[in-house]
Amino acid sequence: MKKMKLTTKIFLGLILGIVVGLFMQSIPNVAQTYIKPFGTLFLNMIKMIIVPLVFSSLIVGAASIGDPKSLGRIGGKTIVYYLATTAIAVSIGLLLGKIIHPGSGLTIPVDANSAAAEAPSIVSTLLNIIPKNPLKGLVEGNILQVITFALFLGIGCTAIGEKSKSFVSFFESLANIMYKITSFIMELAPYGIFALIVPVVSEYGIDVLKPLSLVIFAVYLGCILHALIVYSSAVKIFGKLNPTKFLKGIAPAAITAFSTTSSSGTLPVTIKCTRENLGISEKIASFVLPLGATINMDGTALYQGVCALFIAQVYGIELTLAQMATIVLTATLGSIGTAGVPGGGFIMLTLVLQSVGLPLDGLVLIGGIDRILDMARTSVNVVGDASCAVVVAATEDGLDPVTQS
Ligand code: DAS
Repeated sequence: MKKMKLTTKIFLGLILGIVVGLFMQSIPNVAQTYIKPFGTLFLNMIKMIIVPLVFSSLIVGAASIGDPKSLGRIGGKTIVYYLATTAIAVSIGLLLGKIIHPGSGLTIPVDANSAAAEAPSIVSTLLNIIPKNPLKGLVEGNILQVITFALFLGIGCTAIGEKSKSFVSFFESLANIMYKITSFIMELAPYGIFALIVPVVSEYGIDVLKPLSLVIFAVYLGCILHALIVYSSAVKIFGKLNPTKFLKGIAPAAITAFSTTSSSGTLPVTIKCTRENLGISEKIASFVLPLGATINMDGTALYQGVCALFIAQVYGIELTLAQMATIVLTATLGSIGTAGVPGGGFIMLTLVLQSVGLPLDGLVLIGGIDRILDMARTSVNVVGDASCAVVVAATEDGLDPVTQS
């Protein structure tokens, strides 16, 4: 009930913000001066947690993958499948953002102090990924360098095994603390969204809402296409499983994920569906699914692709190919550190925006509808985990024939 209450409060914050914003259209400067600062405080809290959250959760995510050598075939197949489908998902999001162009019709000038950084070339983006000084990258919040350093540390931990136990448990505690702080901040979301949407509506009027409906349409369409095309093809070609049977078999988990907006919370249902309806062995399910709930977020990556383009369009920023490639990289690697909890992807959207220098004020526009988007993306996250289990199981010890009838 608490989560539903929060969802209701977020919608109330959005609706109230729109109404108050409309009443303040004749005095937009009052909204900017006396209301927007509270929204900025909410955004600053999100910015405050990004680096420690990403750094700690990625170290733990990478360390949970296990030692590359001991991962063996099953681990290798699982990681490759997860990273590949996530990269495809964010690319679908970018493509739909380009085609549907949700940001058209709304132009918000970029604040001088949050001006988008100069777009780097592809070469400098790739060279910049490896930090010469990782601590400098952490202090400056250079997101790609934070991700890279964290992944190296996580994989290093698995390589030295037992000796890294205390190091990993420290970052496990830090990641859990950051998740807790994230839920505190999300409790403030209704108030933050109110204080952020009032100045926007008082300045730009009700027209600001039309693009948001296009964002919802693009994310839901992308999630449906990704599930119907990518997962159905994967389970049919590699899993030798009828896609309809797959989708019917995983439906209870997808519906649970849609209503809870939590992959981790849905995990017991995902395991039950894959074992009883899809014939996945205990061995495969107990490795692939918990790992997927931690590091595989295709729906989230797709949503980040759509939202990054939407925000760029609203601020009149033309993203270069290098920046699109950076978004694919950041969303794919960032999904390893996204928490499988409500709103995890919204916090990590900051990561993607920062990686290409897009103004974080754009989060304002997404915040109010994020719960609606979270339902669809969490469902896809869970269905994606299950599709991986089918592919890995079919290419390892096979699917239990009993359930194939
Ligand atoms: N709600 C997250 C999950 O549980 C996904 C997200 O917020 O993007 O997978």
